Amino acid sequence: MGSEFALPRIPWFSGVEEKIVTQDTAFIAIDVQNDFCPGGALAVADGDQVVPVVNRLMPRYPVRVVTQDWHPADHFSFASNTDGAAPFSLIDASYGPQVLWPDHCVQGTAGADFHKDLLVDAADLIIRKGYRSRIDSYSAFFENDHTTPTGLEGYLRTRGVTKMVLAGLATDFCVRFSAVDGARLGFDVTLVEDGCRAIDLDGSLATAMAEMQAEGVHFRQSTDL
Ligand code: VGL
Ligand code: ZN
Repeated sequence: MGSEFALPRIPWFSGVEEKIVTQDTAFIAIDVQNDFCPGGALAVADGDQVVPVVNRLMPRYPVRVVTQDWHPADHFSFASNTDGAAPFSLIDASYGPQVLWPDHCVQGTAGADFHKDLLVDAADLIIRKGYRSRIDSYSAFFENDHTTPTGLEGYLRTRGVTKMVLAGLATDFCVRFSAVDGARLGFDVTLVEDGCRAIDLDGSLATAMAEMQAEGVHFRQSTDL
């Protein structure tokens, strides 16, 4: 008995009894992909810990975006594509210094897939980035030349978004550049601190936090949202 009132089978409906936040706000989950989680090619310590935070928050927001790092195998940001280069070394790209990474998030591979528990089905939009061989793309808004757009700004503006809440991986790279670009574009940006994890390469986390703070990004715990 009682089964005629069974809960909806769509898992993210479990969020509707929670507070729904203002209608002009987007939740953006950055690069919650296998290669950035423990066991992945560019694993971020405790990267998988962001999944339950994202899953709890994203359903409350009227606009939901997930981003996906999506590189061709010959991507120039891979150390393996530069003779003799070590992973995590720096090269000069046309737009400034570029870290050379271990091969990661190669298009169509398991490493590029989202974490298996991420509520990707709750997202309205999946935005891919880093798919051009000759330029990297940390930010969800622009490639690393800070000029070539991904299209996300237009998507958000045409949906009436003025505020965004960000979580994901990694705090000091893709989350940082997305937050800073969002703020510079005039959006009100909030970072969910416990919904992010960092790579922390040579002090990059401290630099990222200082830059986001200087750009007016708000820092919150997920429990305060
Ligand atoms: C990222 C390094 C290289 C990130 C992506 O998602 O933060 N970091 N590609
Ligand atoms: Zn990448």
